[in-house]
Order: sequence, then C-alpha cells, then structure tokens
Amino acid sequence: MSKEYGADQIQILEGLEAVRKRPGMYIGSTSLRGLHHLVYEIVDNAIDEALAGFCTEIDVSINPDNSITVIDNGRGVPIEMNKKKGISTVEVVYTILHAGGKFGGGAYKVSGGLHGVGASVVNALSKNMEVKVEQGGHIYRQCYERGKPITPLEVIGDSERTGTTVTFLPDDTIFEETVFEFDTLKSRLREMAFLTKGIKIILRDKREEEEKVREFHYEGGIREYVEYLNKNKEVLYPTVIYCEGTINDVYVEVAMQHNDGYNEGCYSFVNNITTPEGGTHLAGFKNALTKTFNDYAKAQKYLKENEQNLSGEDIREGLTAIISVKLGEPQFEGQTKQKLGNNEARGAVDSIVSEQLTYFLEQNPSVAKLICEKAVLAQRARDAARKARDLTRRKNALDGMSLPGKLADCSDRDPKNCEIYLVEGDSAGGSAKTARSRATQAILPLRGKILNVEKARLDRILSSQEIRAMITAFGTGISDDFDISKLRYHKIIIMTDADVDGAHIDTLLLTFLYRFMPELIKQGYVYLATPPLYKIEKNKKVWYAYSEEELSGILSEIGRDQNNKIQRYKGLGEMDPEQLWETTMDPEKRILKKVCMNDDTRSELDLTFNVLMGDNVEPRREFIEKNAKFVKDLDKYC
Ligand code: 0RA
Repeated sequence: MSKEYGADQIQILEGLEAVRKRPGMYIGSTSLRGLHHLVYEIVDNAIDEALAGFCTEIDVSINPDNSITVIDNGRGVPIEMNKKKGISTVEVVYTILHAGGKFGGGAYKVSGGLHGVGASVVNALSKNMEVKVEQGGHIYRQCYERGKPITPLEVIGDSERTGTTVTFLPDDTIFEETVFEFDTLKSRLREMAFLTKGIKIILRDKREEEEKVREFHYEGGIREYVEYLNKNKEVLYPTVIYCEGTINDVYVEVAMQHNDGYNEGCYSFVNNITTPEGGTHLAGFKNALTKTFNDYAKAQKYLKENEQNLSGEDIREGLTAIISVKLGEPQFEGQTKQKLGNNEARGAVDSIVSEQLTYFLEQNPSVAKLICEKAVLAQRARDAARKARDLTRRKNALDGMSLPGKLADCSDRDPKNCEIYLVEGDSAGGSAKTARSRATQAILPLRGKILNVEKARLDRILSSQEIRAMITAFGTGISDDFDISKLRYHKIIIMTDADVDGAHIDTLLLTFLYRFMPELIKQGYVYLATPPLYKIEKNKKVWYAYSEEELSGILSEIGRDQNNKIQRYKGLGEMDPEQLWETTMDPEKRILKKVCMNDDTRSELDLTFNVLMGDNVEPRREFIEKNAKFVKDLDKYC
C-alpha cells in the first residue's frame, strides 16, 4: 500500500465518520423525512444521468426487508481507476464526500438533493450497500458496510445492457424509523418525473405478497404537472401556457393555467428541489406576470389608463403554475435554506416569461381576454374585502378584544394551558359547555356546515359569522395580518359527529385553517377529537369503543350475552355532558389526533383540498372514506 493511498483512505474514513456523527447536517434529520431523503439522493444521481441524455428509465423498489433498490439504464458509473485517488470511480462516487456540484470533472450536475450531498452520504448511513454496474459487456459489483468497502470492485458476470443498480439498507442505529412509506415515495417520485420530462420512473413495493407498482412518465413534463394539479377544477381555458429558455446558464421552464377558483397555486423548484419559500426565480416570474398582463390589459383597454393597475394577486387568482429552474451553483438562503438567492435566476425567469408570455397573449387573444376579465373581477372583490377587513379591524380596536357571543371562554389566560373546542351544532355545544373544565377549555359551537372557502372569495368568507367567530376567538388574525404570537389557545380541537357529515365538517374547517392560518397546522396546534362509536354496558359496568375492532375486542373480553347493552352513538348530541367529558374531552382519557403537514408535499396537499372541496363528488367520497392522510394518530394523546 503506497503512503499516499493510506492518507486518502484515512480522509475517506474521517469523512464517513463525520456523516455518521452528524447525520442531520447532511440529510436534514434522522426522522422518517431523512430516511426518505436517502432514496431521493440515489434517484437524483440517476436523474442527472437522464439530464445528461443517457438514462430513460429509473426503477425503484422497496424490498421486503425495507432496503431500497434503484436501477437505472444510464451509462453506468465509470469503473475505471481514478488516477488521483488510486481507486475506481465507483468507489470514489460511493465513498468520498462531495461538496455538491460536479465530481470527477464530469458532466454538469444539476440535481443533487436538498443539500447536494450525494451517494456517499447514503452509503455512510446504510448498514450495507451494494453497487452493481453494467458496462462493456460485464457486470461489476462492490459491497460496503456503513460506508466502508468490504469487497473490491469485481466482475461477477456478463451483461448486454448498461446501467447502475444500487441497493441499500438504512442503518437502524442511526434512523429513528426504518420503514418506508409507499405514498411518500410515490408523491416525490411523481414530482421528479413531472420535473424531468420524458423520464420513466417506476416504484414497486415488494413488501406484501402482491407487488404494488406505480409508473410515472410524462412527455409533457411540467405542462402535465399543471394539468394534474388542475384536474379536479374547472379550467378557465384549455391550453397550458408554457415558456422555456436558457439565459446566463440558467435553464428556465414555466407552465401555467388558470382555473375558475380563487386560490393561487404557484410552486417553484430549483434543480428539481422544491423551494417553498420561493426566492429570486419566483420573484422574477411574478414580476414578469404582473408587468406583462398590465401592459396587455391597458393596450387592449380591459383596464383604462386612469384605473389602478392590476395587482399580482389579482392576476394570480385561480392560477396554477410551476416555475422550474436549473442552474450550476444554487445559493439557498433563509432560515430553512429553502429560498433561492441567485440573482441571475431572477433576470432569466423575468426575461423569458415576459417575452414568451407577451407573444402568447398576442397569439391567443380569447384566452388573454378571459384572464384579464377574471383579474379585473378579482381586483374589485379585493377592494370589497379590504373594506370588510378594515371594518373588523376597527371593531377590534374599539371593543378591545370583543369575543364572539357564542364563545364560552376559559378563565386561564396562558395560551399554553388553553384549548378551544370547535363543536358541531348548538346542542352538542351546550353539552360541551356543561362538561368542560372551565379553567382551560373554551367552547365555540358552530352551526351546521361552515362556508366552503375553496369556493368563495375573501369578501364573502369574511362576512361569514362562523368564520369571523373563529378568527376573533383565536386572536391571530388571518392571511397577511396573521400573528401567531397572539394565539389564545395552544390546542384547537375540532369535535364533530363520527359520521360522514362530521367528516365533511372536519374537512371544511381544516380547509379554512389550511388556507388562512397554515402556521397553526404547521406548528401542530390543530387536533381532531375522537368521540366513541359505541357504549357497552354489562352489570352496571360501562365500556366505550372508538372503532369496530375495539367493539369486537371488548365483546370477546366480557363475553357476548343477553345482558350486554350496546348503544351506537350517532352523534355527539346523544351523549350527556358527563359521557361527553369522560369519552372525548377529559385530557386524561380522550384520544386526540394531531393534524400534520409538511412542506415537501404542498402541491399534493393543495390537490387533496381541491378533491375534498372541489366540484367532483366521487373523489371526495373516496377521500373521506379512506380518511385524511394529513391526520396522524396520537394514541391517547394528552
Ligand atoms: C458518467 C460519468 C460519471 C458518472 C456517471 C456516468 C453515472 C453516475 C451515476 C450514478 C447513478 N447512475 C449513474 N449513471 C452514470 C462520473 C461522474 C461525473 O464525472 O459526473
């Protein structure tokens, strides 16, 4: 062994050690999120090979032991000796920490995960990993344990095809959880496929007897992404507007289409990674859109010279858009490093969108007219809403905190101790008021179904009694005025009947919170109460069952006999205050479900709410039956 080789070897080991010591620095976290990140990192490498023009298909399997196999049909990682390091390129790629960007002086690498850390990090955090390369008629293989090679790269057979196959088993001494979620991988791989037009990505779950397979392949790329996001909406015009180009080494792609709704859904990406906080690329897009439409609307007299300009929000009302840029050295800013900082991206997106959108509007005057008219209506509604909001603000200022009349507030003033129950119906609300623990539990009864905020403009939303009552009770204000430090309760608990109507009210309330106070959900302040489905009585003893399984469990325990009295609760109203307290409100005994969301899948979540709240009845029913996936069970959460 040469001295130099030894020194390199030490450096490699130190690198792997650093990753294992501080995994969070490299993959964000060791929770479920970090676990899934390992897969994206390996798939990113194959995507790079696709962007370089050599790979058309990526096959991802969750194996029965929760290891992952990623197969691509690219050129195969080079097996040749790396002169500088004295080891094969395969070993370089999978054992040496890369700062991101290029390695081996090879092709322009544009993807590369949240931190662009590469495959060696995945290897370091895996109990074992196997890399197979098919190239030049042979199959080569190297195996690793916790990032260290345990075999040389060796020929193990012949093959006609080319490509790379990576199998890894995440290290259970590092990750808190090691069971992959099919749906999480499905959403991200679908997104990757939309963002890389032409690529075919296949996901297989081999953990069950019957293999589950999903295939994602979009020749239209982000154009099809926009169609997908609008699929449960009425679109305003059939074409997806598309702009594409490269300026100053920034490759820009934008696709957009309006629907007849009022929400804005602009999703931005850098090198296939979502940027929930936006940044220069998104700013460039918004600037171009606002400027181009105002110029056009004035030229065509949809807006008179003396009228106020359309605001960006007016033009983006009901807009679904994907803004995707690819560039060599992305700079991420902000607290969570999710905001693009490169100034060249702003200019590139702005110029490309301004030029191509202007051309599109000239070529498609009927589409242009529809958008301008919608924006002018939005402008008027916004003026009306502003007046309504000013009114509520002034009221608050005059009355101090004028709380809604129907609210039975708690006496404790420390939000950390306080909870508010949003209760379906006045009668259940009455029982809850009697049952509650007055010091810490506030009750706000809501009458019937609240307004569906997916289908109304802000002025109407703010004129709804129930919604105004919630806003004032919470104390935070909404949208731009939202201030979480003013939140009056650290638990907002939705309590509805355990039936389809109750589930519908849950989703109406969650939609309202998600659209106007998403921070409440993000920070984990929102919960669903779980009332029991059955009451079982035998010899003066009482049990409650919260599911069918629980009922049969209890019955088999106490024995099925004639003296059992089984009552099926159809609604909260059937319980007296004491029962309601005991089963659903007592912090010692109740079950609360925490409502969760995560920035990674915002477009999926928006889509979920469209499905729930849009015009299509069928998918909505399906969703309610399958139960909300953004709800996590916190068993016997207190
Ligand atoms: C050509 C050169 C290099 C790597 C690859 C192809 C390649 C890497 C991966 C990873 C997964 N699948 C792959 N297929 C091909 C060397 C690295 C470079 O210089 O970019």
